[in-house]
Amino acid sequence: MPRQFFVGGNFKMNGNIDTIKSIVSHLNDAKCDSNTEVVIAPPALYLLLTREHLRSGIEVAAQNVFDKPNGAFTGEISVAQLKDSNITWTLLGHSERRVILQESDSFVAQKTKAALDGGIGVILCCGETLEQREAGKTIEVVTAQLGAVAREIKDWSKVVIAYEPIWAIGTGKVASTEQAQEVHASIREWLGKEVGGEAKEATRIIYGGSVSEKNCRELAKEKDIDGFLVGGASLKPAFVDIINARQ
Ligand code: G2H
Repeated sequence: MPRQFFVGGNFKMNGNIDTIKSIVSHLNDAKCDSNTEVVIAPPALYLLLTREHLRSGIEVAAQNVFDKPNGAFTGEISVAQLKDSNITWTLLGHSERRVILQESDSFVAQKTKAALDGGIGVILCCGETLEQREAGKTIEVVTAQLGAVAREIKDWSKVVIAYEPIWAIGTGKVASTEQAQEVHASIREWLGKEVGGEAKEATRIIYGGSVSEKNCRELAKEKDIDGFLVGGASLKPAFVDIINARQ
């Protein structure tokens, strides 16, 4: 079965009530490829507002979730709270959290397990720094990040892997189609070896890092690129062009 194209919009810490309402209204009116699964991730404060105004058929994701069910964890949000609010996905392991907030591979893995156990889909981010790429360690780094998750979960059917080379994030420096396809193919091989044939064939592996309406079509032609995680461009009307990259 062909993998359904998947496009996520990661608003990061951007937007306010007015701008988020306007992005949502633009998406509600847009002609989006019905073969593409679309999920947007506003800041936590605006999750409910987004869900309330967004049309059905487009899902909403948190940018993070905690691994404990409830209790004295100031500032955190639980999986059950997301479910209660009709938020069906979460991003996890974004490099901005791994680097700035020092989230370890094992912490990301525990949170992935908690989200999946609670019935939330996970957009699981991985990727290398420029230094690691130049040292020839890209695959080693990415498979270590994914390997920590594989030790916690068996079922990858509700995981979308987002490969996001850190050197390409928000820099305007997109990975070449060949660079992205090469890593995606290696991740798929790794899935086959470490998880199984079904996960290898069915898991969506999407690319993130300065994706725009200008570069998305070329990237979308690659056989192992199953969609995009879009940051800056998801705040702009051009996000719809990225959703429709395969049309
Ligand atoms: C990578 C991406 C979205 P941008 O972080 O996750 O952001 O498209 O702005 O590089």
